[in-house]
Amino acid sequence: MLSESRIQDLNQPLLEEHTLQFNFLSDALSRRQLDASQVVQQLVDFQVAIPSWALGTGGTRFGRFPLGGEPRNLEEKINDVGLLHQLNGSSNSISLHIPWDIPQDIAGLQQQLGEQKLVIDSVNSNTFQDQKDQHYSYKFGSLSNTEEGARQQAIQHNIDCIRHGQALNAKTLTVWLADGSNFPGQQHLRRAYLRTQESLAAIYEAMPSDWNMLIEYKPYEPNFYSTVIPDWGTSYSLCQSLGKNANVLVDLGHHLPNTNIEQIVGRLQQFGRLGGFHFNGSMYGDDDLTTGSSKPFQLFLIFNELVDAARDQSISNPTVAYMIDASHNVKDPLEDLLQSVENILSAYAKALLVDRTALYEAQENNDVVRAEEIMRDAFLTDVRPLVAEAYKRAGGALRPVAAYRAAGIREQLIQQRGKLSLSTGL
Ligand SMILES: [Mn+2]
Repeated sequence: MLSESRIQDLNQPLLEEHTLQFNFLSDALSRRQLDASQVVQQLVDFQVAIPSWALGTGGTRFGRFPLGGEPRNLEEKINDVGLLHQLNGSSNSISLHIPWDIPQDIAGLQQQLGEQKLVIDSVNSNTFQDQKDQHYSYKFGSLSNTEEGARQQAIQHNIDCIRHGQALNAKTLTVWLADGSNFPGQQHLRRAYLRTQESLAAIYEAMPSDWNMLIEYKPYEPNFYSTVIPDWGTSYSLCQSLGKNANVLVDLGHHLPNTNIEQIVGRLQQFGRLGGFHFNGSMYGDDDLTTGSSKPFQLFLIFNELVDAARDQSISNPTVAYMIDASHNVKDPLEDLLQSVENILSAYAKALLVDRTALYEAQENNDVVRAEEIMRDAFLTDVRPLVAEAYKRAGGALRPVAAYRAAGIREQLIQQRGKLSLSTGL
């Protein structure tokens, strides 16, 4: 849909200004003993997965306002991610949600993934709603359900997800449970945890040895009195009981307001149990807004922990899987995803600029103001030329959102798929 030469044509009028800005910033950074080119390479290497359910408009229980041209099947979803990857070079994988994305034409899909330079990142199970023809209901939970049959059904669904993922060379199963209770006394809190642990162990046993399980936590919603896995501590304890291939997944929107998420990230890396990330933005809870849109400083502080741990020889954390998990209610989903990736890369770039030697010294000396100033220095650096250079080096567009609009991509998608096409999945 978008040829390489078309992207180069769109970059052409912006090149002179970009080069000026990049050289200016490179000079300024070299005076701080920082190599801009090295930072750019780290940005080029950073990849964040796009979930199949983020390619169509999201909504709330009050309504959904589709904008047309949404992908109608897995092939079209992969196409959309391929398009994003062409524009920013940073979205090389797609996460599947079962049952919506059950692969049918395996050979065809593999060929398509190869052509678009994409891989499957993970498969996400869904036991938070009932599917047609399902024998047991998940109304009162899935892996924690009091009924043995319901638990077995949920276990089997997760094992089926692994099989679907294996067909496309995925290696990660992500489990998020809606299980919990709405009223005091409704659920035996300890027994619900133990049943969940037992069910997860059965899935873990069935998982190939080169696969990873990511366990996500969430303090509330859809259950409001209690959730079975409400916090990182519960998720961590489950992972500890399962084995080394189970790790904690941090979803930025799954915290109560004002939670110090960066500290959680630091702790989990210290314990070698940070397995993955779901990026989004939150004002009150699981709002699924554009990541970094309202709290860019928090996103920077999170990346600061990631960079700090990556440089610490004493930390042995598994490779962290990054994914965007947002809903796009009022924006074009593809534009929103391009913005999200840009915010992520900006936060990462800023974290790479932190003067760590000076920061450790200030921390050791309890020089509070100096330590804070060092963080602010990095955060307030305008890193946009670095991010643009990373896009350019990866063969992408200097300004992905502008290129997306100039190329008239949404209009083309509407023409191909229709004004009323609706994407599937949650
Ligand atoms: Mn999530």
